[in-house]
Amino acid sequence: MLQKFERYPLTFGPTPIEKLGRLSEHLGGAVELYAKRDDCNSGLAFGGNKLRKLEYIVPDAIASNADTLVTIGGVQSNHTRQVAAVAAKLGMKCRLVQESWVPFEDAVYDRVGNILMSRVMGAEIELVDEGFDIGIRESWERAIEDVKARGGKPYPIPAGASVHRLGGLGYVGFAEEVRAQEAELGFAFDYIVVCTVTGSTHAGMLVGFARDGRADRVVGIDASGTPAQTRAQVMEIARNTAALVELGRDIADDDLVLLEDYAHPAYGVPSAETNEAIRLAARTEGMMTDPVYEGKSMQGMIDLVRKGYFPPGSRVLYAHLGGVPAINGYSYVYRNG
Ligand code: 1AC
Repeated sequence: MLQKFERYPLTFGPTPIEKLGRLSEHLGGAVELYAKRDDCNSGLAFGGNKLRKLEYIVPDAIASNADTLVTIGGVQSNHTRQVAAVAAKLGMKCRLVQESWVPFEDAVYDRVGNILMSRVMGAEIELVDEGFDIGIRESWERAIEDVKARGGKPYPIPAGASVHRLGGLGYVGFAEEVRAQEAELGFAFDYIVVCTVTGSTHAGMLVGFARDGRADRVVGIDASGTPAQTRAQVMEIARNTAALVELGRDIADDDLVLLEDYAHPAYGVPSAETNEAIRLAARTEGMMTDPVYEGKSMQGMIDLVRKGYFPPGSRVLYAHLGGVPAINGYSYVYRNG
């Protein structure tokens, strides 16, 4: 589906699929859980899902003769950290707008984890006191204009690389990669669980898995806390991406499964259940997840197994998208483990 698109390699190649045997057993053993480790996909500043998307965006950035990648996220954004790493790797400058998306106080929140790495990689960072919103932000548009005013040539990348024209392609590729791995494993996954916020990871999967009739087997766990906006954004990206790859069928509203029960109390703020899920995955599998994204999708997957959402015998693939560096911003929450 992606042959006609140029790809600039930023990742190691196909990511491993790992059986989560102890976690499956702990949850009763009726459902087999696996993880696809996109958190281990690259040597670029701890990797993560955005690099899959950026592989299809970088050729356009290079062709535009830009000298500065300009993007936006929250203070502990994984996306901005991955864009900073890509800019360093390409020898470009990087301008990051980091908004106060998370209503959470920790003495070191803006000094550790993702933002620390972005600073070390030489990004110019502007902290902006605006709340959470996955849409196009004025602060980002101002940063783009500012780069121009200083004589630079910006290449704009929206939050999560999501509403970028090419932002859905990376996770179409994920579905193709899973299909090839399934052929080797000798079975196909019944469900794929993914964390959904800005939308292009889920949207790309919808398109990629629509190819073999599994779009509605992608179970999105909303971590935005603004699910109506996330739902609309996923659908828009999925439809645009389906047209771009010439899927040959529309993505229907009921292809999109987005579960809203796990984002509470707010975007970026872990609930007691999120923390229980983070600890359980860590203590059964040595697999770390974070309080903003993957901890919430882990919480959702665990709850769905407990509730019997997946029929016995199901094989469930948890898409681990990365994001663990953010846990450093929550040092007080986890001070005792
Ligand atoms: C919200 C885009 C997002 C990040 O890491 O900044 N996933």
